[in-house]
Order: sequence, then C-alpha cells, then structure tokens
Amino acid sequence: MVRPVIIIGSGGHAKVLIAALLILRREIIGVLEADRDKHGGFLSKIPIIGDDESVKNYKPKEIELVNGIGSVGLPYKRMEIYQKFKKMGYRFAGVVHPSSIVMGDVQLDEGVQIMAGAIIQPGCRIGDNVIINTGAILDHDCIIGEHTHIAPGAVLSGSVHIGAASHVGTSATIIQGIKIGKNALIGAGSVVINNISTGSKAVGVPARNIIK
Ligand code: JB3
Repeated sequence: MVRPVIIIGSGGHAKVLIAALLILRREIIGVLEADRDKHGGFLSKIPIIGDDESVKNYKPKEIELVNGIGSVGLPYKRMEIYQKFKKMGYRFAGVVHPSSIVMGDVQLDEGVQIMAGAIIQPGCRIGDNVIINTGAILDHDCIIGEHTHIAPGAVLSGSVHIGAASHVGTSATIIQGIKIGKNALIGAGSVVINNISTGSKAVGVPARNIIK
C-alpha cells in the first residue's frame, strides 16, 4: 500500500517537491516547519501542520517522509534531517518526477529525489537522500554518494564518482571518469577535468581548488 507523505520544510525545494508529488498522485498530509510563524499557514495549498515534533502524531508504519530541505552549499542540514528521522524509525519516500528519464539498471536508494527533466543513464547508483535536480544529466555508470545534491542543469559524463554530502553547483560540467570526494563543493558553471579531493571547494573553467 502506498502511504501518505509528510514533507519536512516549507521553502523553495519543498514547493517543487509538492508539485511533483501532486502529479504522482501521492496523498500529502502536511508540511513540518521549524518557523512557528508559518504554522497554520499553507505551502502550495498544503497545510503547515507544526514543527518536527508533530511527526509523532503518526507512527512510522503509517506514513513516509519527504525531505523538503534543499541546499545551495554543502547539504549538512538536509543530511541532519534525514538522519534524525531515520533514527526515529521513519522511512523517506523517493520522488521521481514523471518527466525525468531514469533508464533501466539504475539503482535509486532511499529518499532519492529526481526532479523534472533530469536524465539518468544505465549503470548509475544514486545514494540515500540524494537530489538530482531539475534538468541535470548523469551519463552511464555514475555513482553519487548519499546526501549529495546535483543542482539544476549540471552534466556528469560517464563513470563520474562523487562522494557523500557533496554539492555540484548549477550548470557545472564534469568530464568522464572524474572522481570527487566527500564533502566537496563544485561551484556553479565550473568545468571539472581533474579529480577533486574530499573536503575541497573547486570553481572555474577549468575548475581549480580554492580550499583543500
Ligand atoms: O537550487 C534550487 C533549484 N533550489 C534550492 C534548493 C535546492 O535549496 C532553493 O533555491 C533553496 O535555496 C534551497 O531550498 P530550501 O531548502 O527549500 O530553502 P528555503 O527556501 O530557505 O527553505 C527552507 C525551509 O526549511 C525554511 O522555511 C526553514 O524555516 C525550514 N527549516 C529549516 N530547518 C526547517 C528546519 N524545517 C523543519 N521542519 N525542520 C528543520 O529542522
């Protein structure tokens, strides 16, 4: 049985997720929001029902969660939210927009979000809580570590490997076979032609490390 969902966060990312969930005909119970001033209001006509404690009104078996916290830099808040609710026993729903193209032989782990127009080619493995955002392209055999965010319009050629909790900025391009470590940040519009180590920040064309 498909369970109803509760969304965490009521910002821009959550709004885009709600649009996808409605197309997918998922029942949405409401939105959890840390900012109490928003409680009692609505996001895209979905009620904002309380803070994270309100999830306790629902047993883990009754619902699935959708992580509506996005990121513009390293996705630590999104990761923290995922880990907190997993410890409480809740499961995160995957969201795959119907206009995305996800080929066969692609592994999507728990809570993966594939937004409108994204393309994922065969052999890719996408870890827990990853966002493949609007219009991003992953060619064959890419491996994306848990919690990582591939921002809108980024292009990863074949066999690119990216570690956990990294961020690939909007419209960045990564050539085939590149390895990027954990907690790495690739600036928007960068062109990555060399491997990038864990914890690095790389920007530019071609991308150069500005923090190691
Ligand atoms: O790049 C794109 C296309 N989208 C960005 C997305 C990936 O990341 C977007 O432009 C945003 O910059 C960012 O979206 P997000 O995460 O929705 O950010 P924001 O619009 O700031 O909304 C975050 C919401 O989460 C705010 O309303 C916060 O109050 C709320 N929030 C923060 N911490 C929380 C918590 N809500 C709950 N329930 N629990 C928290 O711990």
